[in-house]
Amino acid sequence: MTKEEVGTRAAELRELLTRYGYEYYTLDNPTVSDFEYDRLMRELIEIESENPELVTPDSPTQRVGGEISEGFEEVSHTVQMQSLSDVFSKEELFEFDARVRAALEVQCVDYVTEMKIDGLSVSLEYTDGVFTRGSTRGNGFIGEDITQNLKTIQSIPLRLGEPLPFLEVRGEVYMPQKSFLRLNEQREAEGEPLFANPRNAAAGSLRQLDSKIAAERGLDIFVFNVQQIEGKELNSHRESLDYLKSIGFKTIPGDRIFKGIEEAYAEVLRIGEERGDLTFDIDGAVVKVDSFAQRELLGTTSKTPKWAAAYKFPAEQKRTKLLDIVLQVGRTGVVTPNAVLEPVRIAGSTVSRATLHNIDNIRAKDIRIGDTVVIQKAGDIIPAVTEVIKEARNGDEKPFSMPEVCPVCGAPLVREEGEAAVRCTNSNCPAQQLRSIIHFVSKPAMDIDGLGTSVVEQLLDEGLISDCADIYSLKFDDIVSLERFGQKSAQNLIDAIERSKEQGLDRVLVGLGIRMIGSRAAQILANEYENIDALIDADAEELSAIPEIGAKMAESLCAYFKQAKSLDIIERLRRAGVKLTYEAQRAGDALDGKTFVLTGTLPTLKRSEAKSLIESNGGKVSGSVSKKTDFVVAGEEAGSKLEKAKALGVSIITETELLDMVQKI
Ligand code: 0OX
Repeated sequence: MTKEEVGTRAAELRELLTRYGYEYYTLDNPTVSDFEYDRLMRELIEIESENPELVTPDSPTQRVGGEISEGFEEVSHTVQMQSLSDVFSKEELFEFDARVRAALEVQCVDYVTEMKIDGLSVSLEYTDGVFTRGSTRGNGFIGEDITQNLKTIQSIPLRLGEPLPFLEVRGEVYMPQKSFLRLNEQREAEGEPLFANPRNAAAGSLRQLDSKIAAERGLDIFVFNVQQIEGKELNSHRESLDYLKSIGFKTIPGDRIFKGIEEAYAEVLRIGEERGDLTFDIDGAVVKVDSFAQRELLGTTSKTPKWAAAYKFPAEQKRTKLLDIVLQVGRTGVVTPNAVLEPVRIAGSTVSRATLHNIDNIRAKDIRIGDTVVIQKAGDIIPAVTEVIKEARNGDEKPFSMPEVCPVCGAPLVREEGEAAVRCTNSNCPAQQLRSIIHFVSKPAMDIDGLGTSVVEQLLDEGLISDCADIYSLKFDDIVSLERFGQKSAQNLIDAIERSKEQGLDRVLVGLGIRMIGSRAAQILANEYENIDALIDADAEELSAIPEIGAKMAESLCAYFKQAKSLDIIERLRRAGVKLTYEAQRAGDALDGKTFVLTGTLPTLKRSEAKSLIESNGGKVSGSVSKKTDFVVAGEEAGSKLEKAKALGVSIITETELLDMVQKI
C-alpha cells in the first residue's frame, strides 16, 4: 500500500470502529461480532504503530488507556456545576411546584422526569466536535482533569456527529452492578479491600493515575445536561436531550415530559418501584422544568437551580431469609445479636449481615431463626431487620434467646437496670480486649497506622499485649516475628507507635473508650482540664456543669476513673511517655490575662464556642462576676450577672464586640 492508501485505510477503520463501538456501547445494539471488531482494531493499531503520524485524538485506539499521569491538573468550570436540591416527600415536591408556578405566574408547568443516577458528575468538553477535556465536578467551581480516564469510557464519543465549535456537557459516570460485582470478586481473590458500593468503586476508578486500570473497570456514563454550546440553539431540556442523543451521547433512559406536578409525581413513584430491576444504581428521581425560558426566569440559588428538584427515595427494603443469629462482643462488653442473612443486593451493595440491636428488639418483632425478614439500608448505614413476614412461616422457625454466658469467654452476661444491652462481665474477655485495643489505635484516637485487626489478634494470641498500654512496651523483635512482617514494616510500626505518644489528652480520652465519651466530649474535657490528673479529680457535679457535658457523661467518667484497672492503664501510659496533657490551640493572644463572664443567649455563638474562642485567644472564662472580671459578654435575657456587672462598673460588651476584639469580623 502507498502512504496515501494507508492513510485512507486508517480513516476507514476509525470510522468503522467508531460506528461499531457506538452501536455496541451506546445503543446496546451490536451489528458486528466481537471477533470482527477485534480484527479491525488490531489492524488499526498496527497501522498506527508503524505510522504514528496517522494517530488522531479521536481514534478508537486512544481508549485503551496506558498513559500514566503524575497527578490531576485543576480545571476551572466556566459554568458552575450545581447540585440538585433534595425533596423527601410528596408534600415537599408539591411545594417545589407551588414555588415554581408562583414565580412564573402560571397554572401549570411542563416537567421532565428522569432517574437520578448514583454516580459522579463530570464535565465533557468538545472543540470543533472533538473531545478535548473531561473533568470532575470537584466543588462545582474547580474540578480535576481526568481526560485520560474518561477516554476509556466507550460510550463517551471522541468525535461528535456534528462539528460544533464548542460544547460542554455534563453527565454522571457510574459503575454498572455487573462490573461492580466482578471487580469486588477479583479484589477478594487478590486480598484487596472491597469497595462498599458501585459509587465508591466508580470514584476510585476515575482517580486512577494509570488510565489502563480505569479502562478495565467497566465504567459507563449517562449525559444529562448542556452546560455551554456554540453553533446550535436549544430551547428546552427535552430538545437538548434529543439533540445530545442525535450527536452520539448516551442519555438517561426513560426521560418523559408531563403537564403539571401530579403526573410527574406519579412517574417519580413508578421510577421508585422499578429501581430494583435496573442494572445500575439510582438514588432518586429528578423533576426539571422543561422550558429554558422559564428556567431563566426562575434562576438559581448559590448552589442549586430553582427549576429542578431531586426526589430522594426512602431507604431501600428487600426480603431475605434469616439463616442464623450470632453474637458479637463489643469493646465495652455489650453483646449484640446480629442476623446472618441469605445474601441480597440492596442500596448498592450485597448484604449478608444485619444488626438486630438487642434482645428486646428481637422479642418485640418476634424474630426467629429461619424467618423471612425485611431488611433496610440507607446509604452507608448498617443494614437492619425492620420486619418479619409472619405469613411466610412454615413452623420450622426457631425462637432465639440470649445465652446466660459470654459466647467468647464464658463469663456470666448481665443486663443492667434500664438498659436494653446485655454485657459480658469479664473485663478481660478476649473479645473486649481486641475491640478496645482496635478502638485505641483507630484514626480518631491514637491513629497508629499498621495496627489492623489481624495484627492486634496476633499480638493478643502471642500474649504480647493484653490492653492498650501494653502497645508501648512492644519491641522491634516482638513485631518482626509476627506473620507478614519484615524488617521495614516492623520498624514502621514501631515508629508509628512512638509518634502516637504525642497525640495529646483529647485523643487519649477518645482511645480509652470511656462510655459516652466521643471525640467532641473528649475535646471539651481536654480543653477544660488540660491534664488527666485534674480530670480524674473532678466530681460528677463539676463535670456536668461543663457546657455540653451531660449528667450521664459525667457519671460515666467518674465510674471509669474509679476503677483500679483504668488508673493502672493511665499510669502505664504515663510511664511509657504518652502525653496526657493538652495545649489548647492558640488562635492569638489578644485576650491575654483578661477574665470574661458570659451571660444570656448570644446571637450566633453557643456558650461553649464563646468560651473556646476566649480561651484560644488567651483569655479566661469565669462563672461569676467580681471586681476582677474584665468583661461581661451579655446576650439576650441576661440576668443577675448583668445587674452585678453594672453595679460593680465592669465593662459590658456584646458578642460583636468580643468578635471584634479577636478580629473575627
Ligand atoms: C443525576 C443528575 C444529576 C443539572 C444542573 C443542576 C443539576 N445524578 O442523574 N444532576 C442533574 O441535574 C443537574 N440531573 C441528573 N439526572
